[in-house]
This record gives sequence, structure tokens and C-alpha cells, in this order.
Amino acid sequence: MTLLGSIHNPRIFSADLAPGAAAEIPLADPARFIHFTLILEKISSTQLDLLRQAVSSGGVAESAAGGRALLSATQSQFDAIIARLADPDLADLLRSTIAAYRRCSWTIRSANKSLELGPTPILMGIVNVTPDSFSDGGLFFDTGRAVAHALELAASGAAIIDFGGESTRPGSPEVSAEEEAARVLPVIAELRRQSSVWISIDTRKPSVARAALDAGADLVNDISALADPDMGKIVARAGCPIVLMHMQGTPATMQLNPVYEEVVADVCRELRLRLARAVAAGIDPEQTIIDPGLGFGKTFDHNLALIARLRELRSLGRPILVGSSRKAFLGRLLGNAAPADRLLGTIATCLWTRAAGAAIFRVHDVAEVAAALNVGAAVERGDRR
Ligand code: PMM
Repeated sequence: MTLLGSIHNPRIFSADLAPGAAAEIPLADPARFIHFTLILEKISSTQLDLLRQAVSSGGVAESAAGGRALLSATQSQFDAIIARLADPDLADLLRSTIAAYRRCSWTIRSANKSLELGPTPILMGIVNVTPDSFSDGGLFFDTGRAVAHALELAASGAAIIDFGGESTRPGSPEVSAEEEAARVLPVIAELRRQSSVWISIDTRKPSVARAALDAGADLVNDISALADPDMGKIVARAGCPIVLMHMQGTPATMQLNPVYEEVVADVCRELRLRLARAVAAGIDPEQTIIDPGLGFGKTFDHNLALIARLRELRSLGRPILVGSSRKAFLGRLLGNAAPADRLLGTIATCLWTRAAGAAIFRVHDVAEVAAALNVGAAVERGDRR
């Protein structure tokens, strides 16, 4: 089941006061005004009938195309629907999905520290120790330079540094595990010696992840979301957090012809399966982070739909990481700008997705995005005043 969206922090303003006299009317009972619309997938006609009976006290249940149903109600109406629903499994699903959607704070833990996600945006600074990444390839293909850059990003506000030793740009060839490890391990070990910043290893390979964790990494960023079953075992044994990113295909083929029935629902569904796979491998669900995988088997339109409707991923109940930084779809929106000239697009998408509830932002330009997100945070606080 996927959530379609909701209205937060509802405020009512009197429409007919004299100019200058507009006043906010406090809501005594916000639950009567907070509104949710859910898409229920694969719902049977019996379940739909039961839903229709249960909404008689308020709300709307309608069948939609593709064996789906739409359920729309305020939060207090949902409480009544759940209480009246004569199908306990469906009632549980509604209750848990709404609770997951409303969650807005999480804590991830590594061996000796923890990081709160949600209340303030967290920046993950990118350092690609590769000769060929699309944006910073070759710049940090040297231990000293990679560590210096990582320290600079941490000083600029990155709580996490993400090291990658294999380019995943569309059509890129695979690198052997030995080569990938040789690129990232010295960098991770040296940064660990010099700093307590969170270190993330961006890899699809279980052996690289294990060696990186041994060298001092805190978190695994797996763009294949446990495609290799050994990855789950390694992360479970280490007890570390993991980013599960959505990708259609592999980097070699993913941009040839990505096809979805309905991209947001399809990505939600697949991430739900990957979360279940993580739990089946013994990974603590509280240590999981999800990511829609912008640019990974997605057309221009798919990327924009995922950004516009990012909110729906919140129905999975896990913190969301967004990696829009300098990606090709931004180049197109900015008049064919080169990767290094896509900062304004990066900032715009970070602010937009932050407002939709994203928790972590994986970016190249940490100082600039941090400044923009600070403005966004001040606006968020203003909304509560
Ligand atoms: N994008 C890239 C690499 N790794 N990891 C996550 N979790 N999310 C992303 O969007 C992502 C990623 C490709 O960008 P890069 O070549 O600049 O690292």
C-alpha cells in the first residue's frame, strides 16, 4: 500500500477580516483537519466492500484503475474507520502505514556513536576515489587529496562522508573487488585516524563493505539494495546502518530504456521488498535508510515524479536519503549545464525534498547546500511560531 500525500500543520486563516487584521485561528483538534489519501493496492472486492461500510462515518473509499482503491479521510475519520473495519489485517495495515508516514525522527547507530535523523537535515558529503565518476572523477584519486577533501567537507557541515571506489555513472564498466578495495581502504583508514566523522562506504560488493567496516567505516551505502545476499549477512553481523537505494537494472544498462508502470508506486513497492529482505537477513530495521535512486534506471520524467511525490516514500516509515547532486536531469533543467555548474538545481531539489520530509542529502557542494538548508530550517521553524 502506498500513501499518496497529506497536508501537514493545517492552519486556518479567517478570510474576511479587514486588511492587516488577519489572524491565525489555533486548531483545538488538528486530527480533525489533517487529511490523508491512501492508495491500496491489490485490494479484493470483499475488502473494498468492508472499507465502504467502515467509511460511512466519514471519508471516501473508491475503486481506482489497476485493482487499486483510494481511501481519503481525516486522521480522526481514519481512527473511526480502523475501529469499525471488519477486516483486522486491513485495519492493521492502515494503522501501521499512517503511523509510519507520520514518523519524523530516527536514530542510527554505529559501534561508538549515534546520529539523529529527521529533526535537522543531515548532509552526506561525496568523495569518489575513482578516475571516472561523472562529476568528481580523477579529482580525489589519491589518498592524501581524498582525505583532505573529506576533512574539508566535514568542516563545512557534512555529518557523513561517503566514499566510493567504483563509478556508477550510466554505462560505466565494473571494477574488480580488489581494485575497488585498494582505492578506498587507505582513505577510510586515514580519515578514521584523523576524524570521528561518520564514514560511509558506497559499494555493491560484500567483500569491499566488510573490509571498509574493518578499516573504520560506520555505514554501508548499497546502491543495489542487497542484490548480493552476502551483503545482508555482513551488515547484519556488523550491526551497522545501511542505505537501500532503488535502481532498475545495473549501472551498465540502467539508462537504456527504464520502464515503470507507475514510477512512484513501483519504487515504493520495490523498496518495501528490499526492507523485508534486509530484515530477513538479520539487519535491525531501525538501521535502514531508503533512497529513491535518482538517475538510476530513471528517465528525466521519472526523476521529477520521484522528487515531486517523495512524500509517498514516507509510508515505509524509514528515513529518506536523496541523491540529486549535480545529476544529469538537473543539467537539462539548467540549459545543458555541465556537472560542476548544477549547484542551483542541487539546492532547489534539496530544499524541495527537505520540505517533503527527506532526512539525508548526498551532495558534492556541502557548504553551499548547508547554507541553503539552514534557510529552509529557519522557514520550518517560522511555521511553528
Ligand atoms: N548516486 C551516485 C552514487 N551513489 N548512492 C546513493 N545512496 N544515492 C545516490 O543517489 C547515489 C549514490 C552517483 O553519483 P556520484 O557519481 O556523484 O557519486
